[in-house]
Amino acid sequence: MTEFFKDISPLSYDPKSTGLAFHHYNPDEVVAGKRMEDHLRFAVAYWHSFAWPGGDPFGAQTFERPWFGDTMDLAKLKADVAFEMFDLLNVPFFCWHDADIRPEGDSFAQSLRNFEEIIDYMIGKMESSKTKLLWGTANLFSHRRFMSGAATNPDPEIFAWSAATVKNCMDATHKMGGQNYVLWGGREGYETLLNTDLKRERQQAGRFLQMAVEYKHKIGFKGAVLVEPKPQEPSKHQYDYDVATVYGFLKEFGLEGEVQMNIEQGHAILAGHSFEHELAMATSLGIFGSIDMNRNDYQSGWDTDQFPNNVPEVALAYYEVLKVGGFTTGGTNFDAKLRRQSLDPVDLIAGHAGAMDVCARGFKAAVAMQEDGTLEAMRAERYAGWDSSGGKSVLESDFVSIAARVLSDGIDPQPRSGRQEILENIVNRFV
Ligand code: XLS
Ligand code: NI
Ligand code: NI
Repeated sequence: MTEFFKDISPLSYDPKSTGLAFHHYNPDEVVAGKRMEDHLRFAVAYWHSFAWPGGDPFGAQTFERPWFGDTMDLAKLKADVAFEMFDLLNVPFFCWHDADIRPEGDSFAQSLRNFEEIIDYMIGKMESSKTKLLWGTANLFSHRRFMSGAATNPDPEIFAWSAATVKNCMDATHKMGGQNYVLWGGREGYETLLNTDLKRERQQAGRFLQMAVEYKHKIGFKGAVLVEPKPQEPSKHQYDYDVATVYGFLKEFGLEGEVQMNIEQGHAILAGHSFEHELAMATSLGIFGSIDMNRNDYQSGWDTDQFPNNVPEVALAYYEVLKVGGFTTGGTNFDAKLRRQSLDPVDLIAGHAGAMDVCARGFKAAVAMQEDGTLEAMRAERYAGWDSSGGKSVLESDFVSIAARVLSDGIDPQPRSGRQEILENIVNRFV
């Protein structure tokens, strides 16, 4: 045991507790035919909890962690503390970038040796832990070599470096029994069109993603390949803007059916959407995969990656997920970090515990809305005309015969209420 969480005991479900406990999340509670743990599939994000130093655009590190530094011993200490936190929280999954878990070496080969050693160290820890890997991913955005992008870089050597890195991260994810592999194109976009060949860059990104999919099949990785849309930050414009944009991209490069979406609350907001919009778009296109759960500050307009705290928002999000039967390989990854004044180990535990409770409340509300059925019944009733034989024949017809029929039948359609307030009142009964 390390000293880091020395005063903190494992959390349990104890609704009456006034201390650190779960007040709504009971992993063993059966809801809609499954244990809550198996529905929600919570994951801890290694980068925010263990690698982020607490900086912001105006100030540097605020956190002091005993594992900060660039040696393998410190990387192992970080892993020890991480697995202690997974146990305290009883989370079934975690996620990493290569750069979160291993020190950067002074060559590609040295970085790879460091990475492989840490992966084996973690696999050793996983033998005595319940926590599995939800997904792995490559950090192709922090180091200065990626300042002009990874796959979309004007320099083919950076494409090659990035491809080799993703190959190694996919190998490690596969070896760890990971359930998905994620690609987030942090710098796959541009700062100014004046120096950017947009057509070429999109083609490079498309070929890169094809290679990742080809490699997945080559090594027999059975998990899903997920793309995480985000409109901007750090780039001014990112090519994976939102779910609908990525779908067009997948179609263009023949990857629909191969790649699914990892949808993040804060990114949806940055794109000018709601979280439930992005989820509904993905489920309707058949490309929903997983969730990065967090929230943005609605005033600052930045991707602030805060822990979720809005039950109605979370309920509407899970309601969309439940409509397609819930997660398969995906889960709820807390891509969320502490505020930089939240210095203490207890803050890390409380941030996650609170978020798990918020998600549990939202999820249970979503299940209750689904089981009640009124919302779906009202939606179905709104479209009932399209299910009638007359409605179906409209779509099988053409302008000429429709125009003739509109005249001959003398049709006179009457507007009907959309019932938005009544629907919102129904939601309010459950949240
Ligand atoms: C950043 C992204 C990142 C991805 C993984 O905004 O959300 O954390 O989830 O690279
Ligand atoms: Ni993000
Ligand atoms: Ni994310």
